[in-house]
Amino acid sequence: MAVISAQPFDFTYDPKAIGLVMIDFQRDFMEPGGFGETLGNDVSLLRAAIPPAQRLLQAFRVAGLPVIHTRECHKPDLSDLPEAKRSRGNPSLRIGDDGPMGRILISGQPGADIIPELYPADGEYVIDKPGKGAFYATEFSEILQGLGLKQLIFAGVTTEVCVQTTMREANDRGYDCLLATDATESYFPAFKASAIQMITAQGGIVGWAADVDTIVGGLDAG
Ligand code: C5J
Repeated sequence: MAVISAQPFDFTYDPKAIGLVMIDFQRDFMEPGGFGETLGNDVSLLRAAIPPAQRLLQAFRVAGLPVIHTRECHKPDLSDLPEAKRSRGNPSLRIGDDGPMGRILISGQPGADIIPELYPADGEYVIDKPGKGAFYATEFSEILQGLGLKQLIFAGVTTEVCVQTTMREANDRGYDCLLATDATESYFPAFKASAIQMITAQGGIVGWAADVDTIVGGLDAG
């Protein structure tokens, strides 16, 4: 077993059973004109996560370790979009509407794709998910089991929505989950800080947290 120094205590992992999960680094959340902005958010706040996420991704690629990317998006016919999700709030454009990057959060549209800076490489997994969590109505669980993974490192946006939801789902399924604190961002800095506290409180009730340099150092040593 190998060790990454983390909060609330060391994260112990099996180098043959660790994978990276990159949550929803999509143009619709990260770039102007997408879903995030239609909800009234300042999408520029998320961009701080890109350079650390690039370093983390590169470390996994160099080590030959599995990488799974997720995209929150829906089928073009909206058959997997609950009316409650489509009609909620008062966005300037709703899911499925035509926007400057194609139809908002629709599979296959430019906006739903992953930003060029973190684009999946050949051989990496890409999961389209209709919910906030990556396990709901997807093949995520089967992919993790097929790869024999037991420990997961998480990066992505937004911290307290899709990242935290997926970490909670993974934790309930028996995975040890470590959040890369500078490779995740929120439109609400206070929510990001609170999410990290919620994850690591009570002896790591949901999981662990560490910054990318520490994680990469731990991977190199492992
Ligand atoms: C949101 C996500 N924030 N990927 N989705 O609606 O966190």
